[in-house]
Amino acid sequence: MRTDSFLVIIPAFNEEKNIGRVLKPLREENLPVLVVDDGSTDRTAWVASDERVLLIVFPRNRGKSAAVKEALRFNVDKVVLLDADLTGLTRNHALQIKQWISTYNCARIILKGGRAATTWSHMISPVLAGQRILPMAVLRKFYESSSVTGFQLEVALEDFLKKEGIRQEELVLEGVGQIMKEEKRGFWPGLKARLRMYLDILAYKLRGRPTI
Ligand SMILES: Nc1nc2c(ncn2[C@@H]2O[C@H](COP(=O)(O)OP(=O)(O)OP(=O)(O)O)[C@@H](O)[C@H]2O)c(=O)[nH]1
Ligand SMILES: [Mg+2]
Repeated sequence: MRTDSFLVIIPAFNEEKNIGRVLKPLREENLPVLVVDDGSTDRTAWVASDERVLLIVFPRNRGKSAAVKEALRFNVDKVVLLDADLTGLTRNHALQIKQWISTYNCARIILKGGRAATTWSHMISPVLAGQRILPMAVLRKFYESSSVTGFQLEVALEDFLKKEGIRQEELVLEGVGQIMKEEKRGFWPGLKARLRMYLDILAYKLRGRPTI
């Protein structure tokens, strides 16, 4: 089995209620984690710092694509992208992720059986899933060749991988779900944030190469 060095990167915006639950099993299994707190107005950074992770705090919100780009500061073989609002993540999942990193070069990780809404949304649009394993060299080349903003990261990555002919494994994290914007922010603000996410994606699809 290869032993690739890696870093788990978790972009987080106002996740004080969720991020501790995600970090705990990862830290218990000694996975190296970078949290990028993207101008949160709650105690996300405080909760994260309690879990002994690498922490970068943006003073103001710059969007998910800019947050994940911070991973490029680190000299590792692979990166694992995880959302900060996962539910049901256990030490076994952390071990499974570690094993996947040494087995697969590039993978999209689908969540199933944790929460019905997550299972459905990942079945319908797996390309929008926030969980991935990527070689650092690929992530670096992606950011060098594409300028993405906000929530364009996932769709743009999918296009990039296809263009580069990089095969992605599709892995399933059983029993893990995630929290929806409407639950986190309240219905109307959540819906507004969802529309903004879809607008980001639409802008990417229409223009192809939006600028930051
Ligand atoms: N850096 C950064 N991360 C964000 C921002 N908004 C959300 N995130 C993070 O991105 C991940 C997914 O965010 P969500 O808003 O739940 O988006 P989603 O999971 O794709 O969509 P739903 O949960 O279905 O609403 C979480 O880790 C969030 O904390 C942001 O403005 N900047
Ligand atoms: Mg979510």
